[in-house]
Amino acid sequence: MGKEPKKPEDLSIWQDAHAMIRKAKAESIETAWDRLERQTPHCKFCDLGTTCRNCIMGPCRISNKPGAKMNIGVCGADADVVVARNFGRFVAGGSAGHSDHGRDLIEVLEAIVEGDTEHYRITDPEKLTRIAAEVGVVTEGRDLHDIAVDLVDECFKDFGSRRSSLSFLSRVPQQRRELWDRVGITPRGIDREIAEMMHRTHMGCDNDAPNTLLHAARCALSDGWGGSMIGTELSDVIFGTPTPSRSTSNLGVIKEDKVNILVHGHNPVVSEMILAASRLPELVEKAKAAGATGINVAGLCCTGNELLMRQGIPMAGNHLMTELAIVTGAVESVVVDYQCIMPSLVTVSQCYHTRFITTAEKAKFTGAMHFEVHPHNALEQATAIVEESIKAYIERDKGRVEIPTQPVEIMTGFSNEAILSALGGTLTPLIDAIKAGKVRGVVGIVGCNNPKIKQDSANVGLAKELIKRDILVLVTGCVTTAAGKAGLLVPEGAEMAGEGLKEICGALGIPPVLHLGSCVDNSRIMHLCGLVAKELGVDISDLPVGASSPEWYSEKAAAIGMYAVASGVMTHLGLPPNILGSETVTNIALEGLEDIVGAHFVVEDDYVKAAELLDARIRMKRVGLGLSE
Ligand code: SF4
Ligand code: MSK
Repeated sequence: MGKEPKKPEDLSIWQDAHAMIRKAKAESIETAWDRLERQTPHCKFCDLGTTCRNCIMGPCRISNKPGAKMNIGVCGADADVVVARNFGRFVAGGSAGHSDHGRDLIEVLEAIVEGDTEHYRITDPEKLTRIAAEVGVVTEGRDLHDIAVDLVDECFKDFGSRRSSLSFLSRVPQQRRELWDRVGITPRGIDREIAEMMHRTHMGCDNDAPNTLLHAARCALSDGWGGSMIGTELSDVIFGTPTPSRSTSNLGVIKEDKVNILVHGHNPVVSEMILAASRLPELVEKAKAAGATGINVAGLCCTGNELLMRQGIPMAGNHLMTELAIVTGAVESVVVDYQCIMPSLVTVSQCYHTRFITTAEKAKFTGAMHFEVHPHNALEQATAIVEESIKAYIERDKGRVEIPTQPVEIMTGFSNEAILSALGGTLTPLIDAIKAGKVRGVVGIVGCNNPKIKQDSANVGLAKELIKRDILVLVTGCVTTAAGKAGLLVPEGAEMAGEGLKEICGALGIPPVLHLGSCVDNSRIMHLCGLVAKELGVDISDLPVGASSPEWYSEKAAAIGMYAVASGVMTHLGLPPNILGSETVTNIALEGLEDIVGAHFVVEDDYVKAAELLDARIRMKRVGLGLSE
């Protein structure tokens, strides 16, 4: 007898997902869950991280079982070396993704200052001047254009090989900087650390697992305090620093009577322009002439987060909702930039009238329509994309439309600037609340969905467990939509919090779970940790804070976890990375890093137990600071 197929209720905690999984099934459309089933069981060697394809004397599969014949590769590499190398490359992949995204923002700012674009502008000159001063640009008495030119130059230099540390390391407490210097993991140049990881993991280079892992930490730090931070800060400069606002979330944000355009990926450069084009009166008129009541731009994944944070656009869904959003039958186009975009979206789109539109030269999809967007042609291309979406609306099969739910309210826009302003301009009220134990600690829950875990069960479950314990939760990435759908991103969500946190949320009018942005915006959390630590005169590792990625899947999430740990923040993962084939690497990740950088990973698939572990860490750090548990 074959295995019983899983019910939609086993795959996701959301009713909108259940309805769309059923509809997909009825229409013979495959989803990630179907494909996961076919891929299971996965290759054991790959799962353990002991497959090596780094040269063609292989590929080699290393068994770490005692007495195994295949205990070393053709070159002699053992399981420790292979696992460390694979993990190092995995982290380098994630760091490259975020950091190349950051570089794209520098290029847009460069196009602005060189007059190569009329479509983008400096929206927050105050922030530009402030961060320029932070990275050492002379700002006194100079005009904005000249400051911006120098800021572009400083940011580009952070990617190169001529520096011994990155510009934004000025945000790192002195104790931590000294530790990084001592251990030899101060990030020097973003591209340099990524390239060096590729070099070290070439056959015959770094054949000492602990040494490779240290470079993985340095590589990730170059992302968290470098590429990602540049991405966040320049996005704020160009598109505006987020301030708190209200929006809505879930598949109910897709509107039956509108031309629905979903923006997906990570970088706001394209999606901001799509939003701008969708508001052009002539295009709204065209949409009306086609029979719609208007144009609706909604978000998926992190591009959605970027536009939600700054423009308050609604969020249709997170990673595992991307296929299901199209299954509503009411999506005219999915417009993507890069990262986390399942290639299957092309196929799902082809089952409907939906246009799947790529915009980046570095992220083309076979079968997609391609409208390449650059700073000089952005609005023209965005206009063409919106026009194409209006054409698609005319082809929509109304008989296949099903929008399964009503949207829920969310609150967004908590940049560090907004948090400081909500606190009255200083960190003192937050620090006082922590000292008084009303906010016992802070945990960032970040990252993705993974079909191996019931969608959002752990993202939401962990957030609820933590706020009950008076631990303030900060979210980014795909956890945002999860928290929003669960009612945690509105001030009323504080009803689910412990008494202390409820009191603080009530006094400040904030939710118990704050939305800080997209995946690159985890740099905001790092920056905030740096600010609080400096204010208290301690290292980040002394703070009652933690991080978690309960349902992660991507290389980028591994890089985020690695830079959080290397910055001194204990980090929980709901699933292990592919490292379990090496006891040495596993032990370093779960224990050894504590002695080196003052933090380590924990892996726990039960979110209640994960909450207990994070809570215990916070208790320990509170005692260390002389505070009540
Ligand atoms: Fe095999 Fe060594 Fe080549 Fe890897 S580098 S494929 S372990 S021979
Ligand atoms: S989009 S990296 S699935 S959070 Fe940033 Fe979501 Fe994870 Fe991609």
